[in-house]
Amino acid sequence: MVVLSKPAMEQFCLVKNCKAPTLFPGVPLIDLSKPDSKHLLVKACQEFGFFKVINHGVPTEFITKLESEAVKFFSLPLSDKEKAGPPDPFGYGNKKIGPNGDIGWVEYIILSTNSEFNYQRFESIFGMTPEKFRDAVNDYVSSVKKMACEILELMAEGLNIQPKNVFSKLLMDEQSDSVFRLNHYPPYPDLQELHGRNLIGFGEHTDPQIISVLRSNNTSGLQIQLKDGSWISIPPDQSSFFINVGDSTQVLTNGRFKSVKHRVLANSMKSRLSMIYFGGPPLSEKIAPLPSLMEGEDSLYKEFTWFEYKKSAYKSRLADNRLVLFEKI
Ligand code: GA4
Repeated sequence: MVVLSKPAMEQFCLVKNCKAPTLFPGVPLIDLSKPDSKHLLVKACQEFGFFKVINHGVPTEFITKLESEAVKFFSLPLSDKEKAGPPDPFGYGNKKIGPNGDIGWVEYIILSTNSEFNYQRFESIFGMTPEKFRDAVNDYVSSVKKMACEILELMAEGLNIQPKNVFSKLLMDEQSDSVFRLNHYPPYPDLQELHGRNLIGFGEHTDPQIISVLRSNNTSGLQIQLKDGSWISIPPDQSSFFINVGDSTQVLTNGRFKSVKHRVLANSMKSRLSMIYFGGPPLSEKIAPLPSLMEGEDSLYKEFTWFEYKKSAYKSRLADNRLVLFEKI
């Protein structure tokens, strides 16, 4: 059984239940088996920075294997899980998100996708054999990374820019600074304490990287923010993936594609489990609008490396607009 010690309610963020916006046609759906989906994909990245992917080619076996390893881990006593923490930035975390005082009704594991070091901390928990967990993560991540690269190639094709691997090569690079995250949102049953409001599981934010690939179990909670500021709930779909455009892609496309603000609300009945791959560039990579997209346009952003952006992100609060610091005045 999962026991999360109950903190003082005032520490947590609550939000009013919001009405559905009047003009939302639904989550854009991209069928990766259809080559002409690149136009829909570009439209979705421009309008929402968010879409859902089907016919993705990620084997169900990899998903269920990892999900069952994650359930096993999060079912352990808190004192055992804490042996794999704190997240500095990799490891187990509970309620505290990032280094600057954000909290949410969530526990999680953050791993680097290219480091064996990650798993030393799990040895004491899984005995001397954290290999099953490691193999499940590796199989899942390699398959999801392949899909992320296909999506990034469709993006380049849809934007009519060459070569088609301009975005995907950043993830394919051996030095790619990518991250993998497992989030567990336990149910929050004390609804009467909330007075008709919702408890925040993971506060609103945009992802700093290039692309994020999210898969969750069948529990709702994810919301995205539309341009008019309204929040819409995304119905869960455990057999599909949801894609977020990250801040770095907003810069690479000189603002054509928008990084999407999103958040997760805690559920009163069921646990939500999500797995997210954050595809990032090498630390030394210059993040600037692609020249092939500029044609006389001025860059909206000052030049920076991914290392600089990441350093600045880790000084920010979750809800901050991290790109404003890099916008040209
Ligand atoms: C958001 C995207 C990823 O989950 C993450 C997060 C990171 C963390 O949880 O440690 C950050 C957050 C994320 C953005 C700003 C900083 C860093 C918490 C935070 C306040 C792993 C990431 O790369 O950036």
